[in-house]
Amino acid sequence: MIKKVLIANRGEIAVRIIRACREMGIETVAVCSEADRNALHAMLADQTICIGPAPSSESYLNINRIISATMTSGADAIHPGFGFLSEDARFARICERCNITFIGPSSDMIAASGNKARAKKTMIDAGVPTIPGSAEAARTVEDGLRLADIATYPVMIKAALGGGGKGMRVARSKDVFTQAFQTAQQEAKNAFGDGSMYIEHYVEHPKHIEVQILADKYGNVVSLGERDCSIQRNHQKLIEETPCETLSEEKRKAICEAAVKAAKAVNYENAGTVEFLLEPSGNFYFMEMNTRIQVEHPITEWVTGIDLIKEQIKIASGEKLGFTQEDVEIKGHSIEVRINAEDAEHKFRPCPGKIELAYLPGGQGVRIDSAVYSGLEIPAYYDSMLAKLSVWAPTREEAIKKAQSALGEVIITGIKTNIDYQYGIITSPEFISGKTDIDFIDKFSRK
Ligand code: MV4
Repeated sequence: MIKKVLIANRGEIAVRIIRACREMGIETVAVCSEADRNALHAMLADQTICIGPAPSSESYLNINRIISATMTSGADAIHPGFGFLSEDARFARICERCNITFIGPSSDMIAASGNKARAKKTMIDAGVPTIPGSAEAARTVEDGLRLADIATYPVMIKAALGGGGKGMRVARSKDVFTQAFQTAQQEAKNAFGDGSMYIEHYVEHPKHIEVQILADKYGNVVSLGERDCSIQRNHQKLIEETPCETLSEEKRKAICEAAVKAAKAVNYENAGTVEFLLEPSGNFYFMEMNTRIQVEHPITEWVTGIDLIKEQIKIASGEKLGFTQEDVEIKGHSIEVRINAEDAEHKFRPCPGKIELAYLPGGQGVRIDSAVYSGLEIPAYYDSMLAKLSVWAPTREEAIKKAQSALGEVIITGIKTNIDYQYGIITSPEFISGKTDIDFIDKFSRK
């Protein structure tokens, strides 16, 4: 059993993990950078080790320093949170070699999921629906042109090691393919040191639907329902909700079963998320698998009553899942709104600085995941997310009202935030209709 966890992260997710450990009677070790000496996670943990200067490369991304802090503190496990080293196969491998329990899947699993072309091939073989177009690697424009004809135009050119939109281009026809391929491949080489590409048919106006799964070491896999994450800007999610308003019960069952099939096909272990594109026609396709706990996990916790961080720790400790698929019941509706330190009027540029006053709401069915407080200086070095406001209500209509009411109460002064912008979205007829797709934000912002 895990006795002491080092949290290799900062901000609200570090605080979230500290809370779960404390409730389980597990000791916690925080790490912080010099810019985070006054950070909430550094104050709340049982023990805190400053691991280096403000830049992430010298602190939260510095594997040697994190491993040293783990050894020094006597922690027997590391929770990586999300971002930073959470999907770094090399980091997970070093943990394995050092006999430190990495709270997540194995390093081999992380590496296999990180190669999207390889993951797609595995899913094709397993009979999970994938986006039309093969997973075969295209290393040259000639390869690409041949595969694009098979996928049929318009096509999407993707980097095998991509994700988050990097090394990705749409080509609407053959005459723009060469240019798009070369740009995407160059971007991929720069970002991932690898120019291996694959070509798919471009899916128009889909929703981004992802399914949360939990898998233990004994082959038990359960799905915890879907999340509709279609409201995104530059591959940054803004609002997530569950259940998805436009999925029929039949489709929901099918997509959740496909996610479980995907997880079983790779002998997945720990918490994971299977991403799909959902077409207006109702067809859905596997896109990729995320091997970390995700930012938006609270909405799944709201509708299932399951604490995902505690489940991650129990699974990593070798416990069997304490429930079956039949025990999982999706109740009511949940919505999460991300509150970021950014200037919505100037291309959403990050706005770090000192928070004068932070008032965050509560009340029945309202949850705040945050690490901000009045007087805190937000460093310029890290992600601009300040807080996650999530709500639960029996119906979608009530959940929307609750989200509007709670968001309307938030006070953050001293820095610019996206609160007014988010309020605009959750009061818009398009959001209220539930029919938003991945192109919604572009249309919304151009108004
Ligand atoms: C696609 C697609 C349309 N067709 N693939 C975005 C990031 C990476 N995970 C894959 N992505 C997409 N792949 C095909 N064949 C559209 C996207 C996409 C997207 C997906 C989900 C949420 C927001 C998005 C925004 C732009 C593009």
